[in-house]
Amino acid sequence: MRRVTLTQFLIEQQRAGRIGPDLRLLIEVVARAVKAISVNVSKGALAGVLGEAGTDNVQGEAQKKLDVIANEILLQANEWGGHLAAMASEEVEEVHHIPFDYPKGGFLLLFDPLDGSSNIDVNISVGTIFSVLRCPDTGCEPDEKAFLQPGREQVAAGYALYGPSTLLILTVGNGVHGFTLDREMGSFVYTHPFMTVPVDTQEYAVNASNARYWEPPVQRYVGELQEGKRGPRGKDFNMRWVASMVADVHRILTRGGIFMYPMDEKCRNKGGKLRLMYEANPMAMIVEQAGGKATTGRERILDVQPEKLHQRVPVILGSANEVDLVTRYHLES
Ligand code: P6P
Repeated sequence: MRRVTLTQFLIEQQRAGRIGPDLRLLIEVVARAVKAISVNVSKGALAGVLGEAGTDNVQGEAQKKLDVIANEILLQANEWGGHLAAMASEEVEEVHHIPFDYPKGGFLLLFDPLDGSSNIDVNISVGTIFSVLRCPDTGCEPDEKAFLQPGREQVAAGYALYGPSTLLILTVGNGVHGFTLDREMGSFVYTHPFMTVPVDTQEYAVNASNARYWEPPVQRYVGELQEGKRGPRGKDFNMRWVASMVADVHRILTRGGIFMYPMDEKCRNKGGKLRLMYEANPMAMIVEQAGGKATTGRERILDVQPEKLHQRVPVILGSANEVDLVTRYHLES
């Protein structure tokens, strides 16, 4: 079968009027940056890129060397193209402005450069998550407020998964499409057209060590899954927890499931564990575009009105019927 590359896919999306030349350029630049991150991640111990960077990020978390490397790769790749008005990264407190000697464009790019990086040193899959918004006012230098748009305003979202193969999963609002990196050719090949999340599942993903901190609706829901055949669900369930959101979400996109990082007493004062703007929102757009659902338990994630760039939210996403059940339990409680 003739191979279609990401470039050809994007040109066809542009020809169909679904994206413009600047968004095509943006996605191609991000894909090129993802290839460079993949090269660094796959070197592991051979390139001295494992371990701590000796610095903390805006979340107060110890940065891995690869967190810093991936962040630098994405910032530098996207500064000069003229497609962006500004950028925001999980690794950087402030908005990253385009250097004055480069032209600015109409898009805002947000990213978590290396999600799940605590898995790096134990060689478990990690990923990059990105989100694209339109800049509301291209006349002036965008500030944090320009980024604070609900997730439903995203024009594109995607993630890279650095696993046995490197995948790029992308939506521009017309379904979810996956590409596999051909390392010999150095190009992404279109391998997963129109990915969909099955509405039912028998697999759930949650860090069950937090069970005692969850709110009652989540305790009720997970308790019923664990009762299996003998309980009200009348069937047995399986559990997976990679502790790398990109890997868990990709499995759900591939074979169904529900992913939960719900509100718990430990993270209540922070608003949740996962970040809204560059984790929950892009993943919610992808999952909804694939026929799944994504909620905080009380609100559709894509409708959350952001108040802070690095704010956190509870995340429950995946197979629509399961997410609906968790939502119902929240409403009943
Ligand atoms: P825990 C990785 O640090 C991350 O942000 C997500 O990728 C992942 O789902 C979650 O945190 C894992 O959290 O508490 O299980 O280590």
